[in-house]
This record gives sequence, structure tokens and C-alpha cells, in this order.
Amino acid sequence: MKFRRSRLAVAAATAVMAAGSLLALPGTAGAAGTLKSGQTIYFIPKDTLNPYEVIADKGGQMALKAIGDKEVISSGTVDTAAAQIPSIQAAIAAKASAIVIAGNDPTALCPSLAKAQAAGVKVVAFDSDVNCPNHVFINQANTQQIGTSEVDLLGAEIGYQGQIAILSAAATATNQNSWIKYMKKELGLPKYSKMKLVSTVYGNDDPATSLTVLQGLLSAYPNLRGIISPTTVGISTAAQYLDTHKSLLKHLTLTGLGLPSQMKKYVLDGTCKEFELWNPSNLGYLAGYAAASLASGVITGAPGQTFSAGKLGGYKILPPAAGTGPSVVLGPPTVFNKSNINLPSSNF
Ligand code: RAM
Repeated sequence: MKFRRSRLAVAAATAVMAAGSLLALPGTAGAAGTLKSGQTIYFIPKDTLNPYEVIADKGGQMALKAIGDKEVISSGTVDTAAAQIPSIQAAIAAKASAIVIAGNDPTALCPSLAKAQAAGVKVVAFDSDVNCPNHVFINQANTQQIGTSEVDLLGAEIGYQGQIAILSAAATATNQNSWIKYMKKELGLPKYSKMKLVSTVYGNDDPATSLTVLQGLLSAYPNLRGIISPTTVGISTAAQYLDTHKSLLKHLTLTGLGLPSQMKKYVLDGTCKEFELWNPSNLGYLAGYAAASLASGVITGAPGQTFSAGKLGGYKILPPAAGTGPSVVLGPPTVFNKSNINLPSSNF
């Protein structure tokens, strides 16, 4: 975790460390020496076009290259389970050792993943979990923390008052839906009694669809005070639109989860004051090590087991929590704003 930490991130770090996923131990070589080389591991992102997923897959490639394994990236171009199933079948046909998948749907992928497991393929979910048995989920950050902190950021910016909306990804995306669940919970606190969630719209992680639903939102709710977009595609589309419709910024505030590389321009010109993310490359890298460790028999995926994730150090598998099965948490999210968006550590 090489981020410069905001106060929020430090608080999150404390929570995550308390949860015990990242091992704060020196000498994290662990069982790295026993990882098998020459394995083929399929990375199946939500889609192959989303720049966030592309960075995560490259992180996976870095890990597998270091281990001596091979990464195959395969998915569709739309965020549906149906578009991912052929890639699971391809992994089985190729006798892959493991699949690392970002689930476009919590349950629709389970029959195909079960077939893969029956054929001896280990399953890791990353970014967006699947509610299927016998897999490990590599979570980007504490699920609850991501949801509640988005609401906290927006609330502070709009004086805890007014109509707000969510511009999400696919309606079936496990990660966005889990975060939204915690956003709603947070909004139930007395502090937010004057903030009203009026709508949640789904842009399917497609820029054109995101723009269409954004425009629909703006015309349906002319007094909208805030938008949370917990997806890089949604927030960057909204930022681009607001940048060319600056009068909207008189009453509208945008925040969410985005790539600093895409959001930099909008932070520097004041279109978006702050947003959050973690390092997606490190997420893919950690998932790569987890998959190789499972496929090498170094871990079985049971809570409490530990493994080495190369340059990131040692990680522990956490017990089921917040709607996931056994999981590993990468680390706390970082809040990006004018103070850190230009730093080399924000270069992704
Ligand atoms: C999007 C994807 C991904 C999410 C990031 C923040 O690009 O939907 O799943 O984790 O945003």
C-alpha cells in the first residue's frame, strides 16, 4: 500500500488491519517458493473494454509473469453473465489451473463455474464477487467502508441536504449492489435525514448508456444536489458531461469511484472535487497470487490461511463477512482530490 493516505484512508486502514487481511508482518516471503510455474490462469473481467478492468488484468499479468505462469484474458464486451460464460468454457477446454473472474452477476455464473471446478479448475473472484461455493473473493477494500464513505464524502460537500442519485454499473453487478446496500444503510442515519436518495440508474459500464441514463436523471430531477457514481465508467462519463455543462455545477456535486488518470482533468478544473479508488493494478496482482497459490495447493481457500502476494507482502483469508464468502481485502481506498491527483502514486 503505497498510497499517500487521507484521514479517511487512515481510518479505513485501521479498520482493515483490524479485520486482519493484510498481514503487517515483516519477512513476507511465505510460501512463494512453492508456487508452481507453467500454469495457465484465465482472467475473466467484467468486460474487455473497461479501462479499470484492463489495468487490473495487467496487474494479474505482472504477478503471473513473476511466478512463471501464463495469463489468458478473456471476456465479452458487455457486462452480462452470458457474455462471460464462453470464457469459462474456454478455460475448461484449455485445462486452465484457475479462473479469476469479476462477476457480472452473483448467481448466473455458478453452474458454469461449478463445471470448471469439477474439471479441477480453481476459482477466484475479484472486483465483483459471485455467490457460488468454494472460491475466494479478492475484495478491493472493505465493502461496508466503500459504501458508507461515498455517502460521507458527498454529504460533507452538499451540507447534508438535498436530493441525491446513484449512477451505477450493471444492475446485476455484485460489487456495486453491495456498496449501494451500505450507502442506503448510511443514509438511514439521523445525520443524513435531509439527504434523499431519489433514484438509482444503471449505465452498464458502457459510456453511451451511462450518458443516456445520466441525462434522464438530470431532466427528471432538475433540483438534484448530488450524484454518487461507484464505477469508473459512470463517474468519468458524468464528469465529462458536467465539464461541458458547467452551469449544472452551481447546484450539482459529483463523487464516486474513478481512475485518477481519467478524473485528473476534472479534479484540476473543479468539475469533481473528490472521489475514491484503490490501486486496480494491485488488485489484479493480488488476485494473480491468490489464484496461483490455490492452483499450487499452497492454500485451499479456508479462512485463516495466509499466502504471499509478491511485492504486496503477506495476506490472510478472512472469514465470510458482509455478504461474501472467504475473502482477502487489498487495503483501504484512497480519497483523490487536488492535493494528491498529480502525485506519481496516483498514476493509474
Ligand atoms: C468499474 C467497474 C469495477 C469497479 C470500478 C470502481 O469500472 O464496475 O467493477 O470496481 O468501476
